[in-house]
Amino acid sequence: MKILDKTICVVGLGYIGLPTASLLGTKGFKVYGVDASPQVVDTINQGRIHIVEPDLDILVKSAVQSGNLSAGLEPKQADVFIIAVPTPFKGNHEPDLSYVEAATRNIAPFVKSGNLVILESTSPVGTTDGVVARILREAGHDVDRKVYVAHCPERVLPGRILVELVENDRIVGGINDSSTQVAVDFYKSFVRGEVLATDSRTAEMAKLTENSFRDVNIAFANELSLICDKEGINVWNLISLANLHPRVKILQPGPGVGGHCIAVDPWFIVARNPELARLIRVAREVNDSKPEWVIAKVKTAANKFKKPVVGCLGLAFKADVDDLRESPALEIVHKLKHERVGELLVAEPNLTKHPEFELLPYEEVVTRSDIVLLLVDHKQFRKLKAVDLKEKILIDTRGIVV
Ligand code: SAJ
Repeated sequence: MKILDKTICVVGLGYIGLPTASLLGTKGFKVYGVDASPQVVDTINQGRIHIVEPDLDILVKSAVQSGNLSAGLEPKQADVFIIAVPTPFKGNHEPDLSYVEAATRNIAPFVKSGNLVILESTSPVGTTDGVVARILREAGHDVDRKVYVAHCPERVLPGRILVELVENDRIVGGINDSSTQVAVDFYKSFVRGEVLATDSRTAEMAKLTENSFRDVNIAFANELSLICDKEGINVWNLISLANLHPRVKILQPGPGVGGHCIAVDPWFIVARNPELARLIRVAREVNDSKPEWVIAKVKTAANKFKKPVVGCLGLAFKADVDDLRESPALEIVHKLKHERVGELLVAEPNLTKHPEFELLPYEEVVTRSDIVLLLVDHKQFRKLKAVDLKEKILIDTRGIVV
């Protein structure tokens, strides 16, 4: 069978599953997507999308119109199964693998000899073998010889998903050598970057390592921002000067670290290695404490006014996306409301509505506010100039207003 004749079942049509499914559809594979939400399934079958990501609408429309992509609520038989479901953590920062378990149980009756099952969801070390392969084994599949099981962590950056899905190098690790080889051949059929073979545990750890590296680096920047604030030094100037050193590359401070990846994945290392993962844990704590520091700044500023009006610019977890998962901006605005720190005006140009806040055009928010709280470096907010805000108190958590 030629590789493009293969049929693919993608379980989970979110930020990773949908771009992957539609990309494979436009490459010529027959793709069937599965999602638990009937609205998501309907939307995709109409060739439309339920998330904001540049160019994804065009890709999904073209894949659906060509007949290569369709969606449903239950899996179907296929040659390749890709699991792309969320792996959040529970209240105690322990990983919640219930979606991976449920997805594997769902596909188990449809898996046949010769099939490849890939876990793309970011997972703690041991999940591919200890959860996915185990459940398939328990369902009667011969995963040691006849069904191939591998981990290939997604590594795409929200906002650049479609480019990075094709261009990024991929790490592929099977539960045995034959699984690795079959999975490597599959990814080589549509990835332009290198496809690097390893074992499933190393592949799992590689993904967690990449995001922990970034988290630790951002925590360093956030810690510097607290120190510089006390010392009366502009942290963004400081970092750009320090970064001129050829071996220094500090990331940017902000209101905290959000998203479903960097704020989550390091805990998967900490949960399995509580004694050893000291730096990784402290970095998480530093980044998680930043929203409270921002709130304290707003309260101090608000005390200067009888009836303070606080203009909050941005709710998303980072620039130019609509994604609110683990968003420090949302957490800050939510707490300001809860603690009644003045009248709040909120702008989020990437959303049309929000269940908790009335969204206003950002120009109106700026004009009507005493305190301008810039939380996300969206492209619209980059036009703001300090000279235009001189009547107001500006709290710029991203360092973009000059
Ligand atoms: N942030 C800062 N300062 C920075 C960079 C980021 O405060 O200098 C904040 C952002 O505002 C945001 C959070 O960190 O709140 C995370 O944003 P991000 O752009 O660093 O990362 P994500 O979560 O969008 O995507 C990351 C990427 N991982 C790495 O860059 C190592 C992406 O490649 C992964 O595929 C993705 O996690 C994932 O799915 O795991």
